[in-house]
Amino acid sequence: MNRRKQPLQTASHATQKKSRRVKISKTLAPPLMAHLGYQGARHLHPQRLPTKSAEKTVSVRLLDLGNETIENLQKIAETIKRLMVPGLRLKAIPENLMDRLVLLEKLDLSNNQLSDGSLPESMKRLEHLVELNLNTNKFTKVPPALKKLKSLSRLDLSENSIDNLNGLEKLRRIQILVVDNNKLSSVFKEVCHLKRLEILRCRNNSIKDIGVEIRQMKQLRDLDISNNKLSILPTDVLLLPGLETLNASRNKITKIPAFNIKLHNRHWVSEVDLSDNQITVFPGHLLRMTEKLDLSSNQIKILNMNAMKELERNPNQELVVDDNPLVFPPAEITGQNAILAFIQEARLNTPVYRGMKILVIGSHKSGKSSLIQSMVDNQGRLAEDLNESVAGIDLYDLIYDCEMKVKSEETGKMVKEVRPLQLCLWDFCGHPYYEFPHYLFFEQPSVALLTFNMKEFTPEKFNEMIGCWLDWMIAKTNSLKVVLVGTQCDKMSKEKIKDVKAEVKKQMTEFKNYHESILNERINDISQKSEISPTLTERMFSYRKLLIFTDTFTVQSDVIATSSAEFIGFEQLRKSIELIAKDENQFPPTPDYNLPLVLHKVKTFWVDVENYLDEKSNSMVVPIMPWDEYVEEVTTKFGMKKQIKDITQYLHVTGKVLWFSSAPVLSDYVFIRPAWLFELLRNIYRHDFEEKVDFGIDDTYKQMGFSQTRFERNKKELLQHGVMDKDFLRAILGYLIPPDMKENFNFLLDILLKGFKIGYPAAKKSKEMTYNFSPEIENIENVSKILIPWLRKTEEPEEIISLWQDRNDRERVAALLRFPKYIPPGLFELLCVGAQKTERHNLTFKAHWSNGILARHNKIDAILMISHEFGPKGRGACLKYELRGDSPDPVYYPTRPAAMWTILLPLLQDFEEIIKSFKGVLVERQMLCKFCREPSFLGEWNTPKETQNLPEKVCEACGEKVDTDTLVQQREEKRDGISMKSLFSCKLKFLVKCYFSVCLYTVMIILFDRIVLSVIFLICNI
Ligand SMILES: Nc1nc2c(ncn2[C@@H]2O[C@H](COP(=O)(O)OP(=O)(O)OP(=O)(O)O)[C@@H](O)[C@H]2O)c(=O)[nH]1
Ligand SMILES: [Mg+2]
Repeated sequence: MNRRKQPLQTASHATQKKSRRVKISKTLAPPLMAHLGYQGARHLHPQRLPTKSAEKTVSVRLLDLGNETIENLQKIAETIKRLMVPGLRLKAIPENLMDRLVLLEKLDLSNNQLSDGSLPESMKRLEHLVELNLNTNKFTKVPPALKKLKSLSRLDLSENSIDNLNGLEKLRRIQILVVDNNKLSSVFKEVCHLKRLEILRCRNNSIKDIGVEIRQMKQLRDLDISNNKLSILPTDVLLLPGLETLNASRNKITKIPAFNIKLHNRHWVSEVDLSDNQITVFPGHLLRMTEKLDLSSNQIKILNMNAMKELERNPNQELVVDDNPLVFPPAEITGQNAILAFIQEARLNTPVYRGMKILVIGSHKSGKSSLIQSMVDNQGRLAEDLNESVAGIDLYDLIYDCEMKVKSEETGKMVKEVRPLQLCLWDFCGHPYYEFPHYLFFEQPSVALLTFNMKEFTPEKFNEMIGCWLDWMIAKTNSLKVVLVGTQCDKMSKEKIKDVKAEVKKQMTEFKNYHESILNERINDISQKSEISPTLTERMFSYRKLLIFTDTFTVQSDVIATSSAEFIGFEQLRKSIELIAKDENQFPPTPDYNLPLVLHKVKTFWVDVENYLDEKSNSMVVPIMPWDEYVEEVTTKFGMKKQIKDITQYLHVTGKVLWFSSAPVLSDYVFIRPAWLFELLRNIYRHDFEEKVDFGIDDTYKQMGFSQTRFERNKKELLQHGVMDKDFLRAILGYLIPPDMKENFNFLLDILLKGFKIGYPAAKKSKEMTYNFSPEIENIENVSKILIPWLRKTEEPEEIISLWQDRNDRERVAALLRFPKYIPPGLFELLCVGAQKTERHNLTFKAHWSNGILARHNKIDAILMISHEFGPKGRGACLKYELRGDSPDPVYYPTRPAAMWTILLPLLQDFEEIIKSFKGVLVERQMLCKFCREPSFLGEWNTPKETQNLPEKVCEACGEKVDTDTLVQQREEKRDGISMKSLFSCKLKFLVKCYFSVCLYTVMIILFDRIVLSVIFLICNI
């Protein structure tokens, strides 16, 4: 008989089974001991043990635990896989019950009266036990016998009186854990080590909080923590990468913290139940990650209009807000569709006022994220509560209701009105690593909150905590509104807070004076000169322009002391922000763009464009639009071509899109989802790359065919050499741009290389030792590796040092760019990327190390070194461009300075182009004396006329006369692309010189001969 077929309810089998059952009960009539199941059977059958059947018994449900039953059970024990002993009011389990159950996989002891110590020692032998049900018993702690059950993956301990879960740590295979209806006040600390846990149910306990440990539970997909005592739902829960359903209903949750929902699709949670809590603020951000969000029976009054847009986009999403004291939309409007219709209507009739973006900047771990989250949540929040990223830039929205006086349209009188001030907060990670990448996004006009940790502050640390950040901001823009925010004031006394405030105020004045004195000193030096050349006049003018900084750069030097732990100082901070927003002089219209003032009405049609782009950005894989395409699309839809630049600028200054209108290349694109771009750059530049980028975490590497070895090799290459393999980058960005969308990726890579100038193509074959920094690449598809200078931290190679020294006595031309106060981070790196452009500079890079490059010109015999050095005590810095002749025959064919100028000038012009966007930077241009090598001459490449007229100049440092062709490009050499011609003319001049020398020599010899002969003739005559 085929036993497998037994459970099938065919007529014959059914009769067979029936007759067997009847036979047992009627003829033997002993009490039933068990229900048995046979291999392949679907149902258990009442049996008196042992069975004579040849079938293999795999499931047994015992109906009593008498000695006879146990003895009988042991006879068939070796085949049993499932043993059920529920509901027998057992107070203890006999020691010998489990003696021979070597194959047991599932054990059900539920509904008994088992208590601590009532599980037998023999349980330890159940090596194959996968599932154990101890629900509805009297345990007060986790039975120690469980510790040895190494295969256990499903454990039900619900309906006991357990008050802690100590002892579960060793059960590393647990996937499902049910501990509902116990007396637990904490769960996560004990279970966080259970890395395989997928389902955790702990409803009806007394759990008060969920600790940060939950972050470790990466596999958790179903969490039921309903009916506990939670007052805050940490973001960590919602950001669990595997989470699918969350039930946190019937708690005391008052607020769902604000956090940034990553675009990563693993944060899409199918169901979140937050019903029956005390939530007052609508957690609209959750709509970006949940398919069904239940917020019924809470205290929500207003549904945020903007957040509700998510629902309009995705009709499959469900939001339940029944039983809330809603005023907007009014309570009588019920049902998702009616609510959405109401909100859409309201949106059309509600005026929109211009908001502003606020950049929050300050040292690493000074408390920026905590500050922002406290502002957004309007209650104290510390960043440790959260699991959000600690890298890059994060965006948050916040609306303040601002009371202001406005002219009534009807009466013309001034009346009070409350307008919503929409703020877009940019949270910059303060790690020094981001000084450069974040610079891309720092521009004027800006409001910046500069945070510093008050507790850590000492007078000596002013520069490190505040000064250097002010320098960072000033360098990029001298039109700024900075609010100084001291954080963590809960950790200090009131007196100490007062002292810090006074000290910062004092040092702020000194900082400003120092800034002014540097400039005044230079202005005085020039004005004391007997003769002021046009170059010096121009220089004085630029110094004066930088001095105006005092008018445009406003720092509220009265520090606002805050504590995100105790929610102190936030009212004052809010007032400061509102004051800036209301001040009509702060963001006046510019000649270039006609924008409404902050808190003033925005044209409806602009808002329509904003909504349209917002929606569009969500449907684009790469939310970047080429400018022409963008103009075409928007104007076709909305008309008003003349206003397109104003609209785009408005969207840019309010943080809705990014449009770098004055940057070459980048101005050709509109980035319609800033968060996407930040996310992208965060993946390329991240200070915690080594730790966070892991082969195991992300499947993309495997999907793209990466082996672990290749992954490690590419990772090492990036960390050690700053070289990013293109496929590695594709994998890293895989969740933003699916790896199969190669075209989109190449489009983006092009923008990254040419627009953001993150690096330049490099190449290396597997057997080569060094990189080729100038691979001939015309098509972006052929790029295989990218050297990212900001990440390259290698030393200057030995052979380069000796090569450079070998050319020490050659002809040279050297320019110096001195930054007496501050060098913009990343400037050197940008120049390197620019110098690599073959069609413009014709250079082959020989080496590139952390603070220098060495390159050789492809046609002129010269080598170039660009080096970067910081000034003494870290203040200021300089960049040096030095060219040295590299002719194989320097005696007869020296490389003349004029030829070197044809290499140098375009590089310096590149620098001038870049420095234009650093409006607040003080930079001095100088040329080095070829004798003493001191920067004793003005760098006049922008205004060369005066020097071109002179044959030579005296070095003020060494007194030597220096040919002016080493100081400025001579007139005839000025045109671009004359390198060959100049080279040819050099050589021609040399030949002509030789020719004349030979002629002169011949004439002299002839003359000499004649004179000698005449003298002899004369003597002979005498
Ligand atoms: N006691 C106290 N701790 C704070 C306060 N603000 C921040 N912290 C703590 O300071 C640490 C850093 O806070 P974050 O908010 O992450 O600092 P951050 O400036 O955003 O740091 P980065 O983004 O890495 O530059 C965390 O451990 C916070 O819990 C505060 O006001 N009081
Ligand atoms: Mg932060």
